[in-house]
Parts: sequence; C-alpha cells; structure tokens
Amino acid sequence: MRASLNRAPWAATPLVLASCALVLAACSSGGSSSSAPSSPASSSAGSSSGALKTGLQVYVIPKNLGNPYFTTADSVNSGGALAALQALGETGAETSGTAATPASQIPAIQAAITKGAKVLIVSASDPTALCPTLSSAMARGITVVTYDSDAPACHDLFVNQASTAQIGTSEVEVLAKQINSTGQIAIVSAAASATNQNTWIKYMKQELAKYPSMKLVSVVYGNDDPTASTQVTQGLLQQFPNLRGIISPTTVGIAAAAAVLDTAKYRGKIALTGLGTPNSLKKYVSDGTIKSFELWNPANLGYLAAYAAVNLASGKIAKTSGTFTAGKLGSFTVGSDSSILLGPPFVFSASNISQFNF
Ligand code: RAM
Repeated sequence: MRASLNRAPWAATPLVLASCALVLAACSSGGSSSSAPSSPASSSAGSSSGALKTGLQVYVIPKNLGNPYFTTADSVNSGGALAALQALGETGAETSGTAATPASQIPAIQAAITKGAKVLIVSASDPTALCPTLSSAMARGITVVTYDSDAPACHDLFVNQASTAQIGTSEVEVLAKQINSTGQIAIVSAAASATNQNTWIKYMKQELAKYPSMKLVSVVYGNDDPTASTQVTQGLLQQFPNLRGIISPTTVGIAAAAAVLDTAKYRGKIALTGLGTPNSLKKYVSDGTIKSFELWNPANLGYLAAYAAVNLASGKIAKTSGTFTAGKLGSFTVGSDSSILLGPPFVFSASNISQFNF
C-alpha cells in the first residue's frame, strides 16, 4: 500500500539517517534477538479493557537465523518485529534453526510452545511439514501469524509483504526490459518447499506466457544457503551456455548469483534480477552486474506482523476482518482471505540504491 514504486517513504534520506531513533525503517539492522518489555513487566496474559494484552510471550520464528533479510525483519535495531513488540510492552524473542528447512525450524517452534508462547509469528520454510506443529499450537489457543512465507492451512493470519501476483509479474517485467524480451532465462529460487517463492514463480510463469521469445529453461533451488545457491547458479551456466537472464526471488540467492556473474565473462551478458537487500547488492549495482531488482522494507514487514499478531491475540481484530493501527506504519485492514498486505515491491537501481541502508 504505502511504498510507491518511485519513492519509498522508508528511504534513508539524510534526514532519516540523522534521526534513526524516530524513523527506524531504513536504518541499519543489528543482531539483537530478544526484546524485554519497556514498561510494566509482563506476567500472565490478562486483558485490560480497550487495551492490547501484554504477557503474550511472542516468538518470532523466521525460516532461518543468519539470513540478513530476517535479521532486518525481526531485530530491535532495524525497527523490525522485536522493536514493535518492545513498543507494545511484550516480551519477544527471535528463534529458529540455522538452515531454512523444516528439520531445522520445527524444533524451534516446538521449543517456543514448550516455553509458554501465546503468539507465534512464523515464516514457513515448508507449510506441509510445519502444519502439524502449528495446528496443534492453534488447538491449544496459541495465536499463529505467518509473515513472509505463508502456511495457509494452519495460520490465523498471514502478513504479506506485497501482492504475490505483483511480485511475480513485476520480476518478469524487470528482466524482460533488460534482455529485450528475448532469450533463455532461469530462476534461482530458495527452498523447493517455500510457499512465498513457489507462489511468486507461479505468477512469473503466467506472466512469461505474454513473452513468447523468453523461454524459462530451468528452476533451481539454492535453499537460502549461499554455498548451495552459488553451486546451482554455476550449474545453470554450464548447462545453458546461451542463458540470457536469471531471476532470483530470494535475498540469499540473488547475492550468490551476483557474485558468480560478477566477472568479465558474464557481466553485461547475463542479466540478473530478483529480490535482494540493497546492502548486499550495492557492489553489484555499482559495477553493472545488476541493473535493477526489487524488495520491500523487511523491517516494516516484521513490525507490521508483530502489531497484527498482538491485535489478533487481544481480540481487537478477527481472522477475516478488522482494522488496527500498526504504530508508525498507520492503519491496516484484515482481508476476508485472512491476510494483511504491507505494500508493493520497490524497484532499486543505481539511481536510488545509495538512499537505502538495510
Ligand atoms: C529470502 C527468504 C525470504 C524472502 C526473501 C525475498 O531471504 O527466502 O523468505 O522473502 O528472500
């Protein structure tokens, strides 16, 4: 909704950089993993009439730890989910495994439940594998909000970064412009089980039907792991010597693919776009390996998810309706499909990337 494609309100203009404490969205992220309530200590989950509940023991569970995208989405220093929870007087903690796999993520979800979580905010590495655990949490009265990557069959709400159709469609449009709508292209995705990437790819394929001279020759999976993403990109280059372009709709994948393409052999010959964090791609934009790519503000996504989850757990909104205020981000409405939408993707290029610091 709010981020215009031409000018992101969360750009780190000099004014914003000078006042990071007030305008947190674009300031650099840090590594804090928990937020103590700033005022009065939470105890049990009681409600005060008209107010949001406190004492909810909120666990923020990204696909994996160590992924800079989620560090920004979740941390206090970046103004992400834990910053919102702090502002709401909640105790919040970020937890997950180190790999973006259900085997790594599920034990963290189970541990959060055991520790008494009343709210889980989860980016699903694999909705099918996570559902038994999330469903049993919901059956025990725990509020389950997904963010970033949904688990549609076992959530109360999904906080979506941007329209899935728009992300998929615009990625193809951005690449088409760079390769004159012609040639072989490939996708370097995250995990084969990731809901968000798979849905975006579905829309990419639909959009590609409008480009008869662009041919998708392969979709490969780097699992949001830098080494695996590097290897699958190298494999693509070997297998498809005529490749003209790559879309990598994952912040880890696009950074790895950019490093592979950042040589005289490929720079300017194979176009690369996708979803990346500006800080991880500045080098490649400035040397011409990447012309443009997209993302939203991950910190705003985490911040919104935290406000949505606490409002839902407090009975202030319902699963399919209601309007609430998400602090500095303003007012949001729950859709009849149990989703809340942050805003459109933003296009980064050499002309604007220096304004962003995340
Ligand atoms: C990676 C993750 C995340 C996705 C971003 C764009 O960091 O896969 O789920 O939203 O990329």
